Amino acid sequence: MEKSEHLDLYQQMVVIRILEGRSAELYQQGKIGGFLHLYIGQEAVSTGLISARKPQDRVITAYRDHGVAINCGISAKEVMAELLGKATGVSGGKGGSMHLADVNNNFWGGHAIVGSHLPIAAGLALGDVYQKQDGVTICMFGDGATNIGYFHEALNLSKVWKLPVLWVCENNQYGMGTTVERASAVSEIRQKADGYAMKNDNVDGMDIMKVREKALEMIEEIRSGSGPQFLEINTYRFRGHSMGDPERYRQQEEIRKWQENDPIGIYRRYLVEEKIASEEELNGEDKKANEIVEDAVHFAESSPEPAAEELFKNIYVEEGR
Ligand SMILES: Cc1ncc(C[n+]2csc(CCOP(=O)(O)OP(=O)(O)O)c2C)c(N)n1
Ligand SMILES: [Mg+2]
Repeated sequence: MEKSEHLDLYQQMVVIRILEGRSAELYQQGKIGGFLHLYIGQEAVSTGLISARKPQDRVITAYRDHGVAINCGISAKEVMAELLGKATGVSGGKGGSMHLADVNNNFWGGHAIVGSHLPIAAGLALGDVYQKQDGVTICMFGDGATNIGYFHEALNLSKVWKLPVLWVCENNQYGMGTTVERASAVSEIRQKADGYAMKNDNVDGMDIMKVREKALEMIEEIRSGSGPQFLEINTYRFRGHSMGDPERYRQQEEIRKWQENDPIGIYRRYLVEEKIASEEELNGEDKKANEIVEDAVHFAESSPEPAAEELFKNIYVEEGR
C-alpha cells in the first residue's frame, strides 16, 4: 500500500470518531431527532472492509451506518446534514441517522429493521448475476441479526444460487443489552455459516490491516466464482447501544479492557513502528479530520430544512395520483 492510502484510511477512521463525538453533543442539544447509534470502537471494521472493495462492489448495512457511509465516499458534510434532517443531507434530510444511502457511491443504506437488509443484499447480488456484472455485494450486520429468520433465509438462498455476497457479521458482543451467549445457540457466530456449507472465517476487528487483508482475499475469491462467504469480525462498541442507553448490562472494567485495544491507537502504532508515518504527520491528519468535521457541522447547521413538497417525492406512488 502507498503511504497516501494509509493516511487516507487513518483519516477516515479519525473523521468517523470525531464526527460521532460531535453528533452525540448535537443530539444532547436536541438538534438531532430519532435514534442515534454510534460506531465508536468499530471504525477499523468498515474502514478495513470497504478499503478492499472495488467501485462495482455494493455495500449495505444496518442502522449503525455513519462510519460505513463515510468509508463509502459520502462526505462528512452530507452525513452531518442528514443527521440534522437538512435538505442538503445525503438522503435529502428525510432519512436521518439510520437511513443514510447513496447509490452513486454504491452504498445501499442504512436499514433500521434488524436483519431486513439481508434478503435485499441477496437480491442485489442476484441482479448483478442477471446482468453479468462482476460486483460483489458486501452485507454487514450485527451479531443480534444472526438470530433472525431473514438471516437464515438469505444465507440459504445465497448458497443455493451461488450469489456473490460477502456476509459480514460485526460481532460487537451485544445486541442492545443482551450478550451473544444469552441470545445465540453458538457463541462463535461463524459456525452458523457451516449450516449452509458456506466458507467462513473470523478476524480481529480492532486491527484494520487484518480486516483489510482478510476482506481482500475473500472478495477476490467471491469475484472469481466461489459463491458466498461469511466473515465474522470481532469488535466492541465503546458507547451504549444508542444515545440514552444507561448501560446497566456491562461493567466499566470490560469497556476499559477493550478501549486498551482502541482501533485508532493500534493503527497509529503500526504506522509509526513500520515507519510509514511520523507522530507529527499523524497529528496533522488528526487536525485535518477535526477541520473536516467542524466544516461539516457548520454546513449542516446553516443548511435549510427540506421543503414541505418533499413529503410527496421519492415515494412509491406517482406524483399527482
Ligand atoms: C426486527 C427487529 N426487532 C427488534 C428491533 C429492535 N432492535 C434494534 S437494534 C437491536 C439489536 C441488534 O443487535 P445487533 O444485530 O448485534 O447490532 P448492533 O446494535 O450490536 O450493531 C434490536 C433488538 C429491530 N430494530 N428490529
Ligand atoms: Mg451487536
